[in-house]
Amino acid sequence: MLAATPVKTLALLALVSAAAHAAVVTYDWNITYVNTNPDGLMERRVIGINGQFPPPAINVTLNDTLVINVVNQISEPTSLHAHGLFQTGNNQMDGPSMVTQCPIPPGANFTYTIPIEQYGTYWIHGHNKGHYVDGLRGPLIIHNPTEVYHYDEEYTLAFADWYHDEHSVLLDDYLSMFNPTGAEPVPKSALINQVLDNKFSFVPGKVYRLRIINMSALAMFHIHIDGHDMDIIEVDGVDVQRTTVQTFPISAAQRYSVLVTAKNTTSNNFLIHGDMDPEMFDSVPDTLQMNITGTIVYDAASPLAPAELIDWGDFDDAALLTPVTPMAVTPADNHISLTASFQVMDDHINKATFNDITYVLPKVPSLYTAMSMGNLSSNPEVYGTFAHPLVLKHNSWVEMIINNNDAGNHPFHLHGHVFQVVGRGDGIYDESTPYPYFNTTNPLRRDTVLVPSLTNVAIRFQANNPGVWLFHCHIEWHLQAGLATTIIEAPEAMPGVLTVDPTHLQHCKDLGIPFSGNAAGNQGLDLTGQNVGPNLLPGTFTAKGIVALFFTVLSAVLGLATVIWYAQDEGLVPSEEGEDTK
Ligand SMILES: *[C@@H]1O[C@H](CO)[C@@H](O)[C@H](O)[C@H]1NC(C)=O
Ligand SMILES: *[C@@H]1O[C@H](CO)[C@@H](O)[C@H](O)[C@H]1NC(C)=O
Ligand SMILES: *[C@@H]1O[C@H](CO)[C@@H](O)[C@H](O)[C@H]1NC(C)=O
Ligand SMILES: *[C@@H]1O[C@H](CO)[C@@H](O)[C@H](O)[C@H]1NC(C)=O
Ligand SMILES: *[C@@H]1O[C@H](CO)[C@@H](O)[C@H](O)[C@H]1NC(C)=O
Ligand SMILES: *[C@@H]1O[C@H](CO)[C@@H](O)[C@H](O)[C@H]1NC(C)=O
Ligand SMILES: *[C@@H]1O[C@H](CO)[C@@H](O)[C@H](O)[C@H]1NC(C)=O
Ligand SMILES: *[C@@H]1O[C@H](CO)[C@@H](O)[C@H](O)[C@H]1NC(C)=O
Ligand SMILES: *[C@@H]1O[C@H](CO)[C@@H](O)[C@H](O)[C@H]1NC(C)=O
Ligand SMILES: [Cu+2]
Repeated sequence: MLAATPVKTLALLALVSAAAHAAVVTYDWNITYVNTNPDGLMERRVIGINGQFPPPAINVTLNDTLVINVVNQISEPTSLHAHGLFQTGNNQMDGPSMVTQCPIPPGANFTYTIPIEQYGTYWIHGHNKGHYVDGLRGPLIIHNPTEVYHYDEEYTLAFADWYHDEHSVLLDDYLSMFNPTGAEPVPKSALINQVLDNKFSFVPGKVYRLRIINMSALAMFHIHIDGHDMDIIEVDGVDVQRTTVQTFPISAAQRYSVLVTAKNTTSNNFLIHGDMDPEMFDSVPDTLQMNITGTIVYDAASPLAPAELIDWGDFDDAALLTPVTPMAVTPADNHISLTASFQVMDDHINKATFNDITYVLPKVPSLYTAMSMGNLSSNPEVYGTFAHPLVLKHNSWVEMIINNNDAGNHPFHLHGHVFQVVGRGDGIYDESTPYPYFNTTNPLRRDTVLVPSLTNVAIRFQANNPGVWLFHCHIEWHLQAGLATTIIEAPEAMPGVLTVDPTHLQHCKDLGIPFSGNAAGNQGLDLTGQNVGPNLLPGTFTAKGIVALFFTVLSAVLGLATVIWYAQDEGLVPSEEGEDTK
């Protein structure tokens, strides 16, 4: 237990003003296998921390420095990603394997040092292979000494789906020529805080903040508390105007905080429901427990109030929530259009694509390519075709339109940022028409947005965080199927801002991974030997794909690959007038 207790020391950080004292909060985390039976249905090997499962929650305060001393005691390389943290100037601590680091080899150790510049509800999870599906995931709670909303107590409810097989087994079945429809592995159960039985003690009259995290690999849940309203106050670390709901949906990787006022009597206890949405599953086995509950306990001796009928449609429009701290919408000078679809590729396996490219890890982690290629680091070609690089100019405003041309819903996550959700529409956005913006005043900001099937969403963010940031679907199976792009943000600014951790480079050496040069480990534009993915089968180019291919070729000529710097007068960048269209 000692091991799981964070060590807090007071330190005066060089970059913090003389008045602000901040703590260094240290966690010693041996990443270990643990045998456990979290859903009571099957004992299995999971990935835990210090021989314990579930991994302990991380609990820090704004302006602290979080230090995690990781020792990899499992038999595969691994890495950790603190989901939702900006990691300003600290890209080398972001965690995705082969993007910002070589993974930590078995037996090796690495210290993640993360200055905490935000507050709210986050989570930390493995970012090599499907390690988080095997249990390597936990809450990361950041307190603000001056919270916007008053509450007396807080609880964290981390919902997650649970499988009985290890991720590697599931992945082999999923990415197989015998699964041509790309049916995802269906979980066996759902858990709250990675256990089955959860009780949350309520005292009459008190106000509770419930931090709700969806740590799922696949499932979307609908949250409801019998007998109590929920006031949403936070979305993905962004405080929002208090909004009362009965039920709301939460997709993989998203977080919400709600305030719940306790009743004045202790005469009943109540269920908290997390109903899995079966829409995500291709088939629902009879044995799957779709609806998970926790219990609000006022008095252990009191009876449970009867379960209520839940209307999943009560509140399904998080985009209508309003941030407490307004942020204006700035006209975009960069326009990126991505279309997600799934198709059987020329390796006969159903893969996920953005603009007909399925993501494949480069031979050299993309950050090391950016740091070692000199002025070529602004040329997307050096990151490799199948890393799907998008190079952004420092401080430019970027509009990204994400078209979901698939029958499933996808929660898309951008590392290193929150983005504004400025608009949405049906189908694939027709670039010749004005974009249907719905809020250009103070739209919701978040780091993971659900794009429902056959719709599109427009997001905006400023490229003000030099680094290499993955943009990907947070359904773990879809990330593994290639639904990702690499955002290379301000490569020209990186050498002055970022450092490369020598321990990471040692890990690259130990694993035989090259750590300089282009995506193929070569110099210049010679990409001979780069990792390549499967391509579309001949004749299956979608209309969108042809357009995307055309622009890829065009922009390759311009040396800009898939980032398309359209001119406003070509009508492809929404004009000021267009932005006012609601
Ligand atoms: C991590 O593992 C090492 C080696 O087994 C052990 O000495 C150490 O106490 C462990 N640390 C924690 C925090 O459990
Ligand atoms: C955090 O640090 C910032 C920048 O130094 C400072 O303005 C702010 O007051 C600090 N907040 C807290 C809660 O210490
Ligand atoms: C988390 O940290 C806050 C502030 O340091 C503290 O008040 C709280 O008790 C901690 N919670 C847990 C679960 O450790
Ligand atoms: C971390 O790795 C270094 C270098 O291999 C080694 O000297 C050190 O003992 C390791 N620390 C732990 C806690 O395993
Ligand atoms: C978590 O997200 C997934 C995928 O979006 C969803 O299917 C699942 O129901 C969500 N879980 C909860 C508790 O909302
Ligand atoms: C609890 O009682 C107080 C005082 O009678 C009242 O103002 C408040 O609305 C009640 N709260 C609830 C949740 O019923
Ligand atoms: C789960 O809950 C939903 C909504 O309350 C209900 O419609 C559905 O039948 C439940 N599913 C199961 C398997 O109990
Ligand atoms: C890039 O750098 C090389 C070597 O430092 C130099 O010769 C070349 O002129 C530079 N190219 C551009 C376009 O700045
Ligand atoms: C847009 O945002 C503003 C400010 O947050 C809010 O008041 C307004 O209701 C939103 N408009 C729409 C159409 O959602
Ligand atoms: Cu997806």
